[in-house]
Amino acid sequence: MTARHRLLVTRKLSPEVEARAARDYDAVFNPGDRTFTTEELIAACQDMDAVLPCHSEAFTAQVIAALPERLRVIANHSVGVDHVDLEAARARGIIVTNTPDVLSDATAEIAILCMLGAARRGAEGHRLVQEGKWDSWSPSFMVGSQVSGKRFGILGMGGVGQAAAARARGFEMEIHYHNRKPLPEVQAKGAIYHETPESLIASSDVLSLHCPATPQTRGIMNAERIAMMPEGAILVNTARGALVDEGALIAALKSRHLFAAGLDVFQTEPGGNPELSALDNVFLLPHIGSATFETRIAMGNRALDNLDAALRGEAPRDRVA
Ligand code: 8YV
Repeated sequence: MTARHRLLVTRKLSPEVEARAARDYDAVFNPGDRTFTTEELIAACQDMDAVLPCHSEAFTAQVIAALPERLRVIANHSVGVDHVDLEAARARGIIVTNTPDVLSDATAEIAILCMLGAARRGAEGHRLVQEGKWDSWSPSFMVGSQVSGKRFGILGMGGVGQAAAARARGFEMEIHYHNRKPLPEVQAKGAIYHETPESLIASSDVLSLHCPATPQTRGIMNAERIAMMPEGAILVNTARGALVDEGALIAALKSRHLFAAGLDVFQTEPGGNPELSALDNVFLLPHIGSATFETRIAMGNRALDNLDAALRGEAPRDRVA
């Protein structure tokens, strides 16, 4: 870089990534890793040429309107961009990028963990042993649902969906999916395409959500569609909490229409949903789908690659607005 552009890095990132940002930019970091309020975010952006945020910073139309003229790039450290008002960014000529692909394997691992944790009552069993309450055993004790050979349904067959499919094939599961369009066979690898979400939902013993949160997909798993899931099915969500009507999910888990749910994402984050936490037939994680050492470095580098290109006046690889 010839000119040292001013860069705000909103959250604490991998040391390797922060070192690269400090080398190439006049970068401002957040060593205490505090979550910014809206006002703090706007204030922190005022003398910046670019910002490298996470999904924890909402760039609403109001925030984007308050950004300084000089700020030209929002280089997200996330694949999801539902925290950014893309229309508002476009209208102001701000380039927005994301980090696809590099987190697919890590997130797929968490989807499988959520599936198995839900199917085999992982949280319940862990609590019992850890709290010193495991005082009996019998063949009818903690019996769960076996996933081997069952149908694994994927709503949204992008990078993460395909990586989850690859892992579910290891359990000899039959892969089903819904996407706007069927994938070429080289990517579908024999997975069965459903033209509608409803057809997929009714055909999945385990339904795993891998689509972004958009106006079209928000609340897609409502009471009506949850009722379409086969009796005893399992819902896995490692995508976005906004996809699921949590009240309807809680009702289906309480009535045992669903055997269990494995969730890494919630409508309210951080925190989750206390009513979900009170249930036994859930396996819950605090939005850690991409939280591995390897993937955090790869995400940070991908965000910086995009930023470098955008500030050089080149087309960034992952431009979303
Ligand atoms: C990340 C995510 O942890 O990439 C995404 O969209 O939801 C997560 O995997 C987070 O966004 C990091 O900024």
